[in-house]
Amino acid sequence: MKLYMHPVSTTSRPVMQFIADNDIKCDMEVVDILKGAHYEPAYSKINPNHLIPMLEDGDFRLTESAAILRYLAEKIDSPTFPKDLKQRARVNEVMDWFNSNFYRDWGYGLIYPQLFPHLKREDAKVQEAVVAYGKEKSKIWLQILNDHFIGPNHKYLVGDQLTVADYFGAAITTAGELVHCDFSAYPNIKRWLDTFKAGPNYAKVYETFNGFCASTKGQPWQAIT
Ligand SMILES: N[C@@H](CCC(=O)N[C@@H](CS)C(=O)NCC(=O)O)C(=O)O
Repeated sequence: MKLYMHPVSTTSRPVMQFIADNDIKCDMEVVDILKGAHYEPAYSKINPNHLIPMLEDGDFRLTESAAILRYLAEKIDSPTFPKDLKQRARVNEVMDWFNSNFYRDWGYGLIYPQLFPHLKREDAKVQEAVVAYGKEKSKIWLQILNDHFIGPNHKYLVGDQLTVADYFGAAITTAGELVHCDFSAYPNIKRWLDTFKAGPNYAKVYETFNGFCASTKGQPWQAIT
Protein backbone atom coordinates (compact mmCIF):
# COMPACT_ATOMS: atom_id res chain seq x y z
CA MET A 1 0.00 0.00 0.00
CA LYS A 2 0.99 3.61 -0.40
CA LEU A 3 -0.23 6.73 1.38
CA TYR A 4 0.07 10.09 -0.36
CA MET A 5 0.44 12.50 2.52
CA HIS A 6 2.18 15.44 4.15
CA PRO A 7 3.29 15.25 7.79
CA VAL A 8 1.85 18.67 8.67
CA SER A 9 -1.54 17.99 7.07
CA THR A 10 -4.45 17.72 9.51
CA THR A 11 -6.09 14.95 7.52
CA SER A 12 -2.88 12.99 6.84
CA ARG A 13 -1.76 12.78 10.48
CA PRO A 14 -4.56 10.50 11.74
CA VAL A 15 -3.97 8.02 8.94
CA MET A 16 -0.19 8.10 9.40
CA GLN A 17 -0.62 7.45 13.10
CA PHE A 18 -3.09 4.60 12.61
CA ILE A 19 -0.65 2.99 10.17
CA ALA A 20 2.23 3.39 12.64
CA ASP A 21 0.25 2.14 15.64
CA ASN A 22 -0.79 -0.98 13.77
CA ASP A 23 2.47 -1.71 11.97
CA ILE A 24 0.69 -1.65 8.63
CA LYS A 25 3.03 -2.10 5.70
CA CYS A 26 2.52 1.10 3.75
CA ASP A 27 4.90 3.37 1.85
CA MET A 28 4.66 7.07 2.60
CA GLU A 29 4.80 9.38 -0.39
CA VAL A 30 5.06 13.04 0.54
CA VAL A 31 3.01 15.35 -1.66
CA ASP A 32 4.39 18.78 -0.87
CA ILE A 33 1.17 20.75 -0.69
CA LEU A 34 3.14 23.74 0.62
CA LYS A 35 4.85 23.89 -2.79
CA GLY A 36 1.77 23.03 -4.87
CA ALA A 37 2.77 19.45 -5.73
CA HIS A 38 -0.88 18.40 -5.46
CA TYR A 39 -1.57 20.45 -8.60
CA GLU A 40 1.18 18.88 -10.65
CA PRO A 41 -0.02 16.63 -13.47
CA ALA A 42 1.22 13.38 -11.91
CA TYR A 43 -0.91 13.81 -8.79
CA SER A 44 -3.84 15.63 -10.44
CA LYS A 45 -4.29 12.69 -12.78
CA ILE A 46 -4.78 10.22 -9.95
CA ASN A 47 -6.60 12.58 -7.57
CA PRO A 48 -8.57 15.35 -9.29
CA ASN A 49 -9.58 16.66 -5.84
CA HIS A 50 -5.98 17.94 -5.49
CA LEU A 51 -6.09 16.96 -1.83
CA ILE A 52 -4.25 14.62 0.47
CA PRO A 53 -4.34 12.05 1.93
CA MET A 54 -5.01 9.37 -0.64
CA LEU A 55 -4.47 5.67 -0.09
CA GLU A 56 -3.45 3.27 -2.80
CA ASP A 57 -4.07 -0.42 -2.19
CA GLY A 58 -3.13 -2.20 -5.39
CA ASP A 59 -5.27 -0.61 -8.09
CA PHE A 60 -7.77 0.65 -5.51
CA ARG A 61 -7.49 4.34 -4.65
CA LEU A 62 -9.31 5.91 -1.74
CA THR A 63 -9.59 9.54 -0.68
CA GLU A 64 -11.17 11.07 2.46
CA SER A 65 -9.21 10.54 5.64
CA ALA A 66 -12.22 9.29 7.63
CA ALA A 67 -13.03 6.71 4.95
CA ILE A 68 -9.35 5.68 4.77
CA LEU A 69 -9.22 5.16 8.54
CA ARG A 70 -12.32 2.97 8.45
CA TYR A 71 -11.02 1.04 5.45
CA LEU A 72 -7.71 0.30 7.14
CA ALA A 73 -9.40 -0.64 10.41
CA GLU A 74 -11.70 -3.04 8.57
CA LYS A 75 -8.81 -4.45 6.58
CA ILE A 76 -6.81 -5.39 9.65
CA ASP A 77 -9.90 -6.28 11.71
CA SER A 78 -9.08 -3.64 14.30
CA PRO A 79 -11.28 -3.17 17.38
CA THR A 80 -10.90 0.58 16.82
CA PHE A 81 -13.82 0.28 14.41
CA PRO A 82 -16.24 -1.75 16.54
CA LYS A 83 -18.42 -4.41 14.95
CA ASP A 84 -21.36 -3.82 17.29
CA LEU A 85 -24.01 -1.94 15.30
CA LYS A 86 -24.65 0.81 17.84
CA GLN A 87 -21.03 1.29 18.83
CA ARG A 88 -20.06 1.54 15.18
CA ALA A 89 -22.86 4.02 14.55
CA ARG A 90 -21.54 6.10 17.45
CA VAL A 91 -18.02 6.11 15.99
CA ASN A 92 -19.45 7.19 12.62
CA GLU A 93 -21.53 9.86 14.32
CA VAL A 94 -18.53 11.38 16.08
CA MET A 95 -16.39 11.29 12.93
CA ASP A 96 -19.12 13.00 10.93
CA TRP A 97 -19.53 15.57 13.67
CA PHE A 98 -15.84 16.43 13.54
CA ASN A 99 -15.70 16.38 9.76
CA SER A 100 -18.63 18.67 9.18
CA ASN A 101 -19.81 20.72 12.17
CA PHE A 102 -16.58 21.26 14.05
CA TYR A 103 -13.99 21.33 11.26
CA ARG A 104 -15.93 23.86 9.18
CA ASP A 105 -15.75 26.57 11.85
CA TRP A 106 -12.55 25.47 13.56
CA GLY A 107 -10.40 24.78 10.50
CA TYR A 108 -11.89 26.95 7.78
CA GLY A 109 -13.25 29.68 10.08
CA LEU A 110 -10.71 30.23 12.83
CA ILE A 111 -7.41 28.56 11.90
CA TYR A 112 -6.70 28.28 8.19
CA PRO A 113 -7.72 31.79 7.06
CA GLN A 114 -5.11 33.13 9.50
CA LEU A 115 -2.43 30.67 8.47
CA PHE A 116 -2.69 30.03 4.76
CA PRO A 117 -2.42 32.92 2.30
CA HIS A 118 -4.78 31.28 -0.20
CA LEU A 119 -7.53 31.14 2.45
CA LYS A 120 -7.02 34.66 3.77
CA ARG A 121 -9.78 37.07 2.63
CA GLU A 122 -8.44 40.00 0.64
CA ASP A 123 -10.63 42.54 2.44
CA ALA A 124 -9.32 43.05 5.99
CA LYS A 125 -12.82 43.58 7.40
CA VAL A 126 -14.09 40.39 5.80
CA GLN A 127 -11.06 38.49 7.11
CA GLU A 128 -11.67 39.82 10.62
CA ALA A 129 -15.35 38.84 10.46
CA VAL A 130 -14.62 35.34 9.13
CA VAL A 131 -12.12 34.64 11.90
CA ALA A 132 -14.32 36.19 14.62
CA TYR A 133 -17.30 34.08 13.51
CA GLY A 134 -15.12 30.96 13.34
CA LYS A 135 -13.84 31.63 16.85
CA GLU A 136 -17.28 32.15 18.39
CA LYS A 137 -18.73 29.06 16.70
CA SER A 138 -15.66 27.02 17.63
CA LYS A 139 -16.23 27.86 21.30
CA ILE A 140 -19.73 26.41 21.07
CA TRP A 141 -18.50 23.21 19.40
CA LEU A 142 -15.63 22.85 21.88
CA GLN A 143 -18.06 23.09 24.77
CA ILE A 144 -20.20 20.35 23.20
CA LEU A 145 -17.12 18.20 22.65
CA ASN A 146 -16.04 18.78 26.23
CA ASP A 147 -19.42 18.25 27.91
CA HIS A 148 -21.34 15.91 25.64
CA PHE A 149 -19.02 13.70 23.61
CA ILE A 150 -16.18 13.25 26.10
CA GLY A 151 -17.76 14.32 29.39
CA PRO A 152 -16.15 13.91 32.80
CA ASN A 153 -15.97 10.11 32.81
CA HIS A 154 -14.98 8.90 29.36
CA LYS A 155 -11.37 8.22 28.47
CA TYR A 156 -11.94 8.46 24.74
CA LEU A 157 -14.54 9.91 22.40
CA VAL A 158 -16.69 6.79 22.37
CA GLY A 159 -16.48 5.43 25.89
CA ASP A 160 -13.26 3.97 27.22
CA GLN A 161 -11.99 2.27 24.11
CA LEU A 162 -9.73 3.89 21.55
CA THR A 163 -11.47 4.12 18.19
CA VAL A 164 -10.70 5.55 14.76
CA ALA A 165 -12.78 8.55 15.85
CA ASP A 166 -10.01 9.45 18.32
CA TYR A 167 -7.33 9.43 15.61
CA PHE A 168 -9.51 11.62 13.45
CA GLY A 169 -10.83 13.93 16.16
CA ALA A 170 -7.44 14.45 17.79
CA ALA A 171 -5.83 15.44 14.48
CA ILE A 172 -8.54 18.02 13.83
CA THR A 173 -8.52 19.36 17.39
CA THR A 174 -4.72 19.66 17.56
CA ALA A 175 -4.84 21.79 14.40
CA GLY A 176 -5.68 24.54 16.91
CA GLU A 177 -2.06 24.35 18.06
CA LEU A 178 -1.06 25.93 14.74
CA VAL A 179 -2.48 29.23 16.01
CA HIS A 180 -1.62 28.41 19.63
CA CYS A 181 -5.03 27.58 21.02
CA ASP A 182 -5.10 26.46 24.62
CA PHE A 183 -7.63 23.94 25.90
CA SER A 184 -7.41 24.75 29.62
CA ALA A 185 -10.99 26.05 29.60
CA TYR A 186 -12.10 22.62 28.37
CA PRO A 187 -10.70 20.14 30.92
CA ASN A 188 -12.24 17.03 29.37
CA ILE A 189 -10.80 17.88 25.96
CA LYS A 190 -7.42 18.53 27.55
CA ARG A 191 -7.49 15.22 29.43
CA TRP A 192 -8.58 13.31 26.32
CA LEU A 193 -5.83 14.91 24.20
CA ASP A 194 -3.22 14.25 26.89
CA THR A 195 -4.25 10.58 26.95
CA PHE A 196 -4.16 10.37 23.18
CA LYS A 197 -0.80 12.12 22.93
CA ALA A 198 0.71 9.54 25.27
CA GLY A 199 0.10 6.89 22.58
CA PRO A 200 3.18 5.05 21.29
CA ASN A 201 3.65 6.82 17.95
CA TYR A 202 2.17 10.24 18.58
CA ALA A 203 5.48 12.03 19.19
CA LYS A 204 7.09 10.52 16.10
CA VAL A 205 4.16 11.05 13.73
CA TYR A 206 3.48 14.58 15.01
CA GLU A 207 7.14 15.65 15.09
CA THR A 208 7.05 17.73 11.89
CA PHE A 209 3.66 19.17 12.82
CA ASN A 210 4.94 20.16 16.27
CA GLY A 211 7.98 21.79 14.66
CA PHE A 212 5.69 23.74 12.35
CA CYS A 213 3.61 24.88 15.37
CA ALA A 214 6.77 26.01 17.17
CA SER A 215 7.66 28.11 14.12
CA THR A 216 4.35 30.02 14.32
CA LYS A 217 4.76 31.01 17.96
CA GLY A 218 4.59 34.65 19.06
CA GLN A 219 2.43 35.97 16.24
CA PRO A 220 -0.77 37.89 16.97
CA TRP A 221 -3.12 34.96 16.39
CA GLN A 222 -6.81 34.96 17.13
CA ALA A 223 -7.02 31.80 19.24
CA ILE A 224 -8.96 29.98 21.94
CA THR A 225 -7.13 30.81 25.14
N1 LIG B 1 -12.16 15.87 3.46
C1 LIG B 1 -10.79 15.61 3.08
C2 LIG B 1 -10.02 16.90 3.23
C3 LIG B 1 -8.59 16.75 2.75
C4 LIG B 1 -7.83 18.06 2.87
O1 LIG B 1 -8.44 19.14 3.05
N2 LIG B 1 -6.51 17.97 2.76
C5 LIG B 1 -5.67 19.15 2.83
C6 LIG B 1 -4.50 18.89 3.75
S1 LIG B 1 -5.03 18.80 5.43
C7 LIG B 1 -5.13 19.46 1.46
O2 LIG B 1 -4.78 18.58 0.72
N3 LIG B 1 -5.04 20.76 1.14
C8 LIG B 1 -4.48 21.24 -0.07
C9 LIG B 1 -5.10 22.54 -0.49
O3 LIG B 1 -6.08 22.98 0.15
O4 LIG B 1 -4.63 23.11 -1.46
C10 LIG B 1 -10.19 14.50 3.96
O5 LIG B 1 -10.63 14.37 5.10
O6 LIG B 1 -9.33 13.76 3.48
